[in-house]
Amino acid sequence: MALVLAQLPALRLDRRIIVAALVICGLGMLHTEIALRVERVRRRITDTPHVDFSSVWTFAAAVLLPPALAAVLATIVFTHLWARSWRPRVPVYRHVFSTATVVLACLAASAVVASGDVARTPFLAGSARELVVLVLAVLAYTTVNSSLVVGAVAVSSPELELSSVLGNWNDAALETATLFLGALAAVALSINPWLVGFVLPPLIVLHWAELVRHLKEAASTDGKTGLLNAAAWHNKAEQVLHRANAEDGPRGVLVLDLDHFKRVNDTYGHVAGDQVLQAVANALRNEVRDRDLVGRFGGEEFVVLLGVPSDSGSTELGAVAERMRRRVEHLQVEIPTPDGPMTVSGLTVSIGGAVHSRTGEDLRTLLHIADTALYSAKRAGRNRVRLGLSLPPKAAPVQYTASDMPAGGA
Ligand code: GH3
Ligand code: MG
Ligand code: MG
Repeated sequence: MALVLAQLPALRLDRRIIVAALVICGLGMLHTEIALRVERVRRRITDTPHVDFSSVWTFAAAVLLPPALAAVLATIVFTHLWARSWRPRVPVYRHVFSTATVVLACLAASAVVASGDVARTPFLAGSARELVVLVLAVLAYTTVNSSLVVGAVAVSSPELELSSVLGNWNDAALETATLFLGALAAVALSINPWLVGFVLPPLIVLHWAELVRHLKEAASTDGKTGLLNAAAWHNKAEQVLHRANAEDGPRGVLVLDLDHFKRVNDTYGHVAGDQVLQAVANALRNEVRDRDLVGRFGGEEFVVLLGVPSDSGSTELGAVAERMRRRVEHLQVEIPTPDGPMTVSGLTVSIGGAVHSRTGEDLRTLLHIADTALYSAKRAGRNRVRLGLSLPPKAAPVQYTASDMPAGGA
């Protein structure tokens, strides 16, 4: 930053550069004002640092303006955004860090444009060489910005899973789309400063669309554990089973209920109970593949839908259930308290399962079979797995026989 400031007095600003800087800065702030409510809500429901819509303006500045001026402009646009939308949710130190990463990303993009030997004054002429340089500048900007953000998230939140640290493909695609909109803004500005206003409507729509995506995600997520909530699990499981009937192989359903969970609350308190639920949810999630569905049915009950091989469906389902049972049994949940960390252990879970056979039971029937098997496991002394074996629906739609699988012997 000091280096950038030191260059400022040496800048020879011609009229077009001043106009471009004022237009970019003005539109950047106007965008923040128009999208104020959208951005506030977005920040409230997701704290992802991976997506930043103001990069449209900071990227355009990096391409068109001298690096020091682009850095100052990025700082102004970001500080205005922080003051209006993010404060107090985003503390000052985080704001300073994000601004620094954006300034460095601008300098990287600017260096690419400079080394591409593209004349910035009078701006871009639309040559093929310039288009290649713009693509490389997008890559440089996003590489520097993302690496710094990922590094900071990894250092500041070591407890996060790798996927949360890296961000997902949607985030990466959105960030790249935003930067290409920034490239279009730079081209528009080179032709006629008024044209750049055309970038604003699609940008606002993109901002809205992103909020809708997050709202949909939030509506299907259980707030306490981050798993699918009951309604979302049902919807997705219905779709998966429908596909399984039509083309894919069989599926298995597991219903899990923590044993004597009331005692955990009574002994350690409700807050600790919530953290135990979170730890159990993480453990279950880690025992299955990404495409399997893990949900919280409510209270201390979880449900899983997973693919199983057609020849050994119930063996495989029983093996997964047994792995989950053992995983919960060995869980040590560390809970911070004012008097130092406390560890909750000795948890157990009872699990009931059902395999979706070629006769194509519906979800309700499968859940009924698994649920009855679960209660059979509870009655048999808890901390065990029982599988309900379905019969062809014509003979008896919801009959089952609970297998007498001993705990540990799935
Ligand atoms: P069982 O082995 O028969 O399942 O015994 P249990 O104590 O687990 O079963 P019960 O259904 O009697 O109690 C469930 C308890 O789970 C009651 C409630 O205190 C607790 N619980 C339900 N939802 C939550 C939650 O969101 N957070 C916390 N901390 N506790 C919850
Ligand atoms: Mg229960
Ligand atoms: Mg229970």
